[in-house]
Amino acid sequence: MEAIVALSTPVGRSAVAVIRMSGDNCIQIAQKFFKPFPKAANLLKVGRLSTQSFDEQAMCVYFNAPHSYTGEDMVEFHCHGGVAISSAVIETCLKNGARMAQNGEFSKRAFINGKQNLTNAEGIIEMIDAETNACVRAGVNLLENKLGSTTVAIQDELTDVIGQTEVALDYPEEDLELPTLQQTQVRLQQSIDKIDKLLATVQEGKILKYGINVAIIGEPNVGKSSLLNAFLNTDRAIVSDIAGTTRDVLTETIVYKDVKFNFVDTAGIRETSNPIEAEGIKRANKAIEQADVVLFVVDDQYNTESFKCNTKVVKVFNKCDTYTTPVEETDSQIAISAKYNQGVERLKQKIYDMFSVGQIDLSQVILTNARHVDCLQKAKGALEEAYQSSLCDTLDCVAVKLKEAWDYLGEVTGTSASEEIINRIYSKFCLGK
Ligand SMILES: Nc1nc2c(ncn2[C@@H]2O[C@H](COP(=O)(O)OP(=O)(O)OP(=O)(O)O)[C@@H](O)[C@H]2O)c(=O)[nH]1
Ligand SMILES: [Mg+2]
Repeated sequence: MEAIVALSTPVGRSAVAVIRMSGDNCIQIAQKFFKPFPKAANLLKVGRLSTQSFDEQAMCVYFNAPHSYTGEDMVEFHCHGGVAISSAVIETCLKNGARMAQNGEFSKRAFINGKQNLTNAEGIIEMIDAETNACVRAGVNLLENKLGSTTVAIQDELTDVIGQTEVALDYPEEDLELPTLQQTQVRLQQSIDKIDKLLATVQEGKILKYGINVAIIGEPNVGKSSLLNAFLNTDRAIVSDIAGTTRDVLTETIVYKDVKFNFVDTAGIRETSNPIEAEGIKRANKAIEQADVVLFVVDDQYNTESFKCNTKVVKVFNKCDTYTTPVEETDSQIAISAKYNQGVERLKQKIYDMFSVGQIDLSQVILTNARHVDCLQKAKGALEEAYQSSLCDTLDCVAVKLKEAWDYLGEVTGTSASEEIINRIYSKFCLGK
């Protein structure tokens, strides 16, 4: 394929910038302006890189196909960092016959050349985008093909069943030793169970990737913004003793024990004729809808209200420094003082424990990617239909649905993914990857 070139390190000032070329004639292109060119593959060599405007002392390494990231011949230049130098090097590559790579084009070529499957590529994207170590590990699992090999194993199982069903359909009069319908049903159920086991990790995956959305809700002046500030350990939100201080929704994220907590401070909920405050309250209600847990803040030790919603709720008795008797604490109730930073750490731990984050087994496949979830759900749906058809003894329907399930599973790794899906995945990569 034609040679493509791109900067693989971030744009801007840096000690070193790496520029990569990949494609049939990239070595010949590089030889024109990097001298002395390395005598052998895989060796990083110092030399002189001549651009139109200046010569630069740089390093160069080349890789022979198929032993490279893309599976093609590849060349890398390690030159001094900075916009002007790397632009000049790229310009030189372009002048000598390469063309600018598109986002993710190196990785897409790796996919085309069988160097990686779609889940590997998505693992790389997840690792690059990860903000916590747990998320990096989920990405590493993808890169190491844990999900890929699980789905391929289920596909293999289905290939077997499909084969037997086809034989039974094609040669009904032959006296072949075929499995009974019950045996087929058992195997179908086993595959459904395996997919279910994967799908059971969706909630955990969502928490690993996006974190826990925590909405801070309550009447005006109970100390919601003070609590946000205490969580963040900064003076983020305006705090005052005037009821109705917060109008807008404030969102801030911290990482606690390697999990993101996305806090949302909201306007105090009350009856109001002020249209701005009313809009704030509307947004507070939206934050409740999107929350994984609601912190229902009150500031009166005798408050007996409970907050009704579809998510988990922790009732937070704030201003405990002013209480005359201690408030009883339970799994869903805690006493704190946001102003004097009492109990705030315990509240973080409580949130963490509510989602059993400490128990997530990162050595197992955890679904963190909506595309994988979608493929697996569709595969499961098709298998369930195949199972239903097998109950009615209609083998031809079973075969059709089994193939459908097989294709959906293939979309996970890319064996049966459409060009559009492949392009969408690789376009998420940054330039030069
Ligand atoms: N004694 C005491 N006062 C607190 C505590 N937390 C907050 N306050 C005070 O309560 C008042 C209201 O605090 P805010 O954090 O602005 O309350 P809010 O719930 O955000 O109020 P709105 O934005 O108006 O809805 C301020 O004067 C705070 O200093 C606390 O733990 N103890
Ligand atoms: Mg406030």
